Amino acid sequence: MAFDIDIIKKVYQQMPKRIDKAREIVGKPLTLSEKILYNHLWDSIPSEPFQRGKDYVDFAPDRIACQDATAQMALLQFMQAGKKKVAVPTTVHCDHLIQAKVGASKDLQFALNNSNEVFNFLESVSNKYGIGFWKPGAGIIHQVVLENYAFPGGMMIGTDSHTVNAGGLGMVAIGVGGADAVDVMAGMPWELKFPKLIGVKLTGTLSGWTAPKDVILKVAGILTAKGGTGAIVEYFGPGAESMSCTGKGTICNMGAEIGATTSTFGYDASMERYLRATDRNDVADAANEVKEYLTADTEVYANPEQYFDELIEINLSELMPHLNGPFTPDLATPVGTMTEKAQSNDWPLKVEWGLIGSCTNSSYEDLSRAASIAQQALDKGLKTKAEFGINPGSEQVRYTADRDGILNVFEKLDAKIFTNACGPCIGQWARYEDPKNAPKNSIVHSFNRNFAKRADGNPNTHAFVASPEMVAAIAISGRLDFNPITDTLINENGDAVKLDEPTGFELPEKGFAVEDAGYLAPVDDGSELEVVVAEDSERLELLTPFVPIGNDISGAKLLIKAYGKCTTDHISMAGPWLRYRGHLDNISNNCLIGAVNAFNMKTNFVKSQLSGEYDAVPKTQRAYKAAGIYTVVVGDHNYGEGSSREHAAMEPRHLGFAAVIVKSFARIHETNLKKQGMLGLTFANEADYDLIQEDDTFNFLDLNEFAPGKPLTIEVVHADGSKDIISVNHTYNNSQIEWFNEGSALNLIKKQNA
Ligand code: MIC
Ligand code: SF4
Repeated sequence: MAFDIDIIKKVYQQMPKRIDKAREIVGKPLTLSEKILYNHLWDSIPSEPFQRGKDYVDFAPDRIACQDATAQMALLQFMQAGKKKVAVPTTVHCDHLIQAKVGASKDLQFALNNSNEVFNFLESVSNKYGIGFWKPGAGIIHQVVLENYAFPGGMMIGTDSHTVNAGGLGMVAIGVGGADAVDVMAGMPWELKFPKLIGVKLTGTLSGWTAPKDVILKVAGILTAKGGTGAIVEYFGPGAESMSCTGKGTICNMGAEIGATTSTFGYDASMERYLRATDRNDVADAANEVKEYLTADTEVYANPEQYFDELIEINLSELMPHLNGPFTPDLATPVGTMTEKAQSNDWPLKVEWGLIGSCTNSSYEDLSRAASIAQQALDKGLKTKAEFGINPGSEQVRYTADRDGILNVFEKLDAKIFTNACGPCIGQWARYEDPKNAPKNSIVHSFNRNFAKRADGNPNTHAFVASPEMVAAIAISGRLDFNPITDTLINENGDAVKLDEPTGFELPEKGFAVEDAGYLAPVDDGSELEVVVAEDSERLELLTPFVPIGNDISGAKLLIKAYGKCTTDHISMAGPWLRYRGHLDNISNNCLIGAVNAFNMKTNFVKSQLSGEYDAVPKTQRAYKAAGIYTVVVGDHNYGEGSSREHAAMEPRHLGFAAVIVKSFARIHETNLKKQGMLGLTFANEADYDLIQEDDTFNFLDLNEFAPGKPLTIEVVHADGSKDIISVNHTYNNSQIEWFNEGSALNLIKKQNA
């Protein structure tokens, strides 16, 4: 039986009436995305349709999921909101704080010892406020959500950008910063700009070496890392129906890498099979009763160009396996064309590690397909030339794969089985003693992100993203340009052998099994429970409210002009810094240390206008703060790409920045800045980025007239006294301006509650 089945039934019950009404006001057949969005409006269906990409809309998500690294800040904020219990079902999942080093049981024990304080904090806050708690080792948030909570036609938010994974079960699932989650936990609506819609029609069928991963690797190549910004990607067509539910999850998961708000698929037989296999007949039966509301109207998929803002068509029968990377997930290379590309770019062709797992590709099907390749290596007398590591997605997947002999196949090939957790995907990989000075090398993995330093902290690691079956093949061959479709390998007898196409099981033939899934339900009434945070803790710190920045910003200094890609990993690195996710002052010491200074192309080396000296970004910034001087950060396109971590906004706010001015923002990061009461602005004229010089001072001329839709004017004073007047745009609506005026969204909630 499913968790919270009553809520799911309620969503289905109100669906026909609300969606029929929505169709009336929109005046034409509806996409699946619109159906889910309209069915989850906070208010009743309006008399006019919303304008995509323009109107801010209040939604009522059905549930919330948080992972350990972001939950700390989210729950520290929620504790300030003055509520007794969360208003909608919420879960916390312990997965990010577990290092991968020697193997599952030792690594898990190390994490339990090492992060005990944080796990205890999360467990006790969860218990107090009615939140379901998934213990360390239970699995990666998005696999656990897919297995237990996701349901067709539902809407959820999660404090992790890959919350979108649940689109594989036909949800609209969206990654948000903790402050957004706090709104919903506190019983308030959740606000989102009504998204645009991108349709992806999948024809043909996957076969041979091509996997669902290749669909999204291809889409990433087409749309690029910011091409999905502000949009929901809706997949449909015969190719979609022929794919497994977890395969759909993989495609939706990596939609985060094109900046998409989320991605989704219409309810179909694969989803029904998955629901039944994961012990949720009740959800499948309920969904079957409202089937036509859980997918788009027929006319939409028949004539998609009339209903989507943008349309892409991919023929799966012609799709090739891809390798995307290095350093960005949208640099797509079809297998078979790698040699030349790698040589001309000087990417190491020798591969040192192949890693399978992460929230993206750690389903039973993924492991079984990769194992079919590993088994061939054993049968054909091959060994892995690269090292090989596996992170199962959940305890249920791990237990079942172990029972069915899948893990044993990997082990026979000397693979390391790591804990069911994020591990190497988020810099929790103890690969080197001194990562900063580690050698240049290539790795392949089935994760979703491959930004510099992300996996192992080594700036010289070239990480490439591929399907689990390709990762297995490359780990065996040890070469980045290995093409299993055409190439042979020499085995231990000196014979040339070829790998056959992968095979696998969509779902375990004997069903899923697990002994202890790792779930702890909260007590019914936790109001008497106390949550203690030690005063001298270096890992947890209660929050103090931010003081409003105010309308008079003058004399603000440039802290850094960031050059090129500046993701949340550059702004607030994960890996070793995950340690301080619950301690705002301590984690602020990583603020922007990965961003490249446009004036000297170095990281963490900026000029202080106070002393004229160059020093680390956080140190320089703390000196400005001590002197009572505001600062400004300038950046390029898609600033804040990647994670949902609000630390990337809270640190600048805590350290005393006033504004971030960039060419364009990634959605979650822009909202996070607003929520924390900062200014997130974009150059009205992109070329003005080039006007900004190292010793610049910023005077905001008309912030006292801050209003929706009205650009702001800034006087930029250069070192020689010359000035430029620039215009900047913003997307603040009235309530978001209120957050700025109050100092943060949380300050406003507290004021309203009082
Ligand atoms: C990631 O994949 O970057 C993370 C780590 O899961 C983040 C969340 C975080 O920074 O804690 C995400 O994707 O939102
Ligand atoms: Fe964890 Fe990696 Fe997935 Fe983020 S992308 S949730 S770090 S497995």
